[in-house]
Amino acid sequence: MGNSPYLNKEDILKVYNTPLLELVFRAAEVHRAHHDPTEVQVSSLISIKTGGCPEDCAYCPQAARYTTNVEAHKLMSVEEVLSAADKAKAGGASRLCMGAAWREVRDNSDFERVLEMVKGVNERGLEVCCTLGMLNEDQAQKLADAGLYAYNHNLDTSGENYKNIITTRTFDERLTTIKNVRKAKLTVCSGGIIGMGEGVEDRIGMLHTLANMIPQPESVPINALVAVEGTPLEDQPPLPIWDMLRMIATTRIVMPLTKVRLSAGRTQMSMEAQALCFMAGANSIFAGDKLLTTPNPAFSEDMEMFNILGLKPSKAFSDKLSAQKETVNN
Ligand code: SAM
Ligand code: DTB
Ligand code: SF4
Repeated sequence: MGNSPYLNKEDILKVYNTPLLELVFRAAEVHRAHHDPTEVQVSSLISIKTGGCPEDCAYCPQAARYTTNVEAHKLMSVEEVLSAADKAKAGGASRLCMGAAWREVRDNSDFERVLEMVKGVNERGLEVCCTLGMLNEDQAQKLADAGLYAYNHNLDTSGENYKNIITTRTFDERLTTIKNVRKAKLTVCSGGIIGMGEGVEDRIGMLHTLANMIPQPESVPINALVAVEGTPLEDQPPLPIWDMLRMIATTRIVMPLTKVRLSAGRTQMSMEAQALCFMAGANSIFAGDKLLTTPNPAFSEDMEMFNILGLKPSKAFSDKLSAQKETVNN
């Protein structure tokens, strides 16, 4: 399905509405045709600049305008980040994602410092990912030159629902940044959040936009909303696990080659529920006690889960190697 030049919303909705166990089975088949089902990419997250963000993303505890218990911190030092990278690598992570609570990157000394961080993490043999807000072409190129591997920039929801969640920037601006990232030949990590009160059509709309990108994103994080006190979405009811499972399976079917990341929300999911998501094609997680500002399962619990399920963390740069292999084979 992912090789078809244009996927329409009706087809994606049909996949999403397939009887659940049939959907999981079909997704598992697609998964096995393109990936080693015993491997899961383990990515570690560091919040290099926390809180105080000028944006109004309704889900986000780091927006300055909401009163949450997130303490704002200025940009971390290069040394602090590199020692966190060493720890993540020793723990088995193959990728490190650095997040900043910025609306956009500015050409200043903070950006120069981030470029140093990227260089240092890359030299340690980890895939480096950043999520720093909007980027222009020149900034994307500077990140690529410093050794960045991937840029995370989520669509978060459908184009139609975007203004109900965020008013301080537009869906089109998100797409422009993703184009700038592609121009710099970086890999793209882009996904979204479910459980924000959106309709099924918004989940499908978001997948429709992602699946019709050429090429499709190399990584698609599916986050369950972490409803944080003080944000406008604090009272959202927890997402039913079956919705997460459907979303993961549909993502796998419409984007067969991508790494589907079972992202935020795992602390609310049992090991059995996560096992179903891995069966349905999830092959990447964020590991470490913390996401950016909210809790995540303990690293040791995740490794125990991997043991029980017969999964192993994948090596760094496996996307690139498998992409190269595919080019050679074709
Ligand atoms: N400021 C940059 C931006 O918005 O692109 C980068 C950091 S931002 C925290 C990265 C992503 O984290 C968001 O796009 C959103 O998908 C996710 N996120 C933030 N708060 C969340 C929450 N409460 N629950 C689930 N995902 C969340
Ligand atoms: C993504 O899609 N999820 C991660 C990562 N990309 C940057 C962030 C999740 C954040 C959850 C809320 C928090 O911990 O602040
Ligand atoms: Fe700022 Fe990013 Fe949070 Fe939006 S999601 S408030 S841009 S840190």
